[in-house]
Amino acid sequence: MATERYESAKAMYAAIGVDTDKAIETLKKVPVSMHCWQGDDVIGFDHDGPLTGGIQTTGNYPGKAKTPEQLMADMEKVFTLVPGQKKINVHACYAIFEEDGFVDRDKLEPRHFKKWVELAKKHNMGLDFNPTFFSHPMIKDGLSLSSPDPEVRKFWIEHGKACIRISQYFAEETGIPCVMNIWTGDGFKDIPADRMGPRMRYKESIEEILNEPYDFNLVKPCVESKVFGIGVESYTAGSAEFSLSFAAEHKDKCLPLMDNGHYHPTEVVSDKIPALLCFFDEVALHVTRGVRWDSDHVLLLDDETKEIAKEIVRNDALNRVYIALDYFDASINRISAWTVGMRNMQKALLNALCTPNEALKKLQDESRLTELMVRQDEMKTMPFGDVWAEYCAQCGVPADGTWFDEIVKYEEEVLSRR
Ligand code: RNT
Ligand code: ZN
Repeated sequence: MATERYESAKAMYAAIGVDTDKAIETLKKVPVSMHCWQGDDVIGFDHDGPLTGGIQTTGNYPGKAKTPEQLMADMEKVFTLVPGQKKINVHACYAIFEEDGFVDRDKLEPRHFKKWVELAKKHNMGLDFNPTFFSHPMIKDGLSLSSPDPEVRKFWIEHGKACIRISQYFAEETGIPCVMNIWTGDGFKDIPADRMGPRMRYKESIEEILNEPYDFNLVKPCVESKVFGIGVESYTAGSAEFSLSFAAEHKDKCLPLMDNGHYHPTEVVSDKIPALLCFFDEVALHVTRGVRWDSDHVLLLDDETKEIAKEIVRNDALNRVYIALDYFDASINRISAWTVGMRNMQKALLNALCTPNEALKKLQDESRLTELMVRQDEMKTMPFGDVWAEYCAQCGVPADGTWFDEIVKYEEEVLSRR
């Protein structure tokens, strides 16, 4: 039974041409991929060392997951608090080695991810995947796929190929396409003498990875660009131009992936989405929140998150844009970090779906720009919270203001005992 508040909000939206029931139904089917790495500060299960290779977590909040069981239990807790359709995003370093023991990254097999498939199937979710080109001794002088050492490149190419096979397995098992994202921290701290050589090697290495057979309807390899990383401030091999050109040249076998922490601070991914949609059938996103730099703070319902969602929705691209979250905050309760970000992505999408996009476009096309500004700005005080509350209720998850108590309880009963 819808609340009176929802009925009243629905009427207000109907008056401006928005069908909130339809918005809710649409959103229920949009998958958002939840990154497993928020739960343990991007460590994984295949090494004992720290996170290295151009990314960093900060903070030491107690209770982080240390085993596959703990990580999966934490993720399942989040699933109960987040409305809508989810996917599970796994990194290769989260391989699970059972009795038969450890294998290195170049030798990974689907069986090392069987438990992830079980988790996904249990919740009717798809899986996304990522080769892990960091936190490993075969990263030599900060380089993997672009290394001048053929042995290093070979190791990482084999890793990439293994990950393609695992992605194919994920897609076949779940029946849902698997987005496989290639990101490396390859780069230089200080001014390089050769900027093109590493990029040519990087290009050839990714091409070799993509020579591994896969069904492009099931496996969606992506190349993620980045402007700089920690310790590689002067140069990254996988820059924006490199990655986008690579994806454009290999349109029949991979997609560009944009992470909104990976551009100069006044550039916005919301504006890049419609640019790429003019040229690519599909694109992939890592949605994050950079504070002054690529800091990977928890996603908030801020203006850029809302704009990203609007560009996806109003370009009718919900089926063309793969949405994944990518951030890692180790300074706060990690279950809460996941929940806030996942709920905010959902809120941003619902907000976009509750926008009279066609009417606003018409104002633009008719050059009624004063009215456009007024109407767009007035959207901000529409009773969106009541539609959100209805959506949460229909999805059987707690409303705002009620879920945090569950996290406090989980922290007391589970996390604090780790
Ligand atoms: C790093 C990239 C990359 C990683 C994950 C863990 O800057 O954003 O996507 O965050 O692979
Ligand atoms: Zn990313």
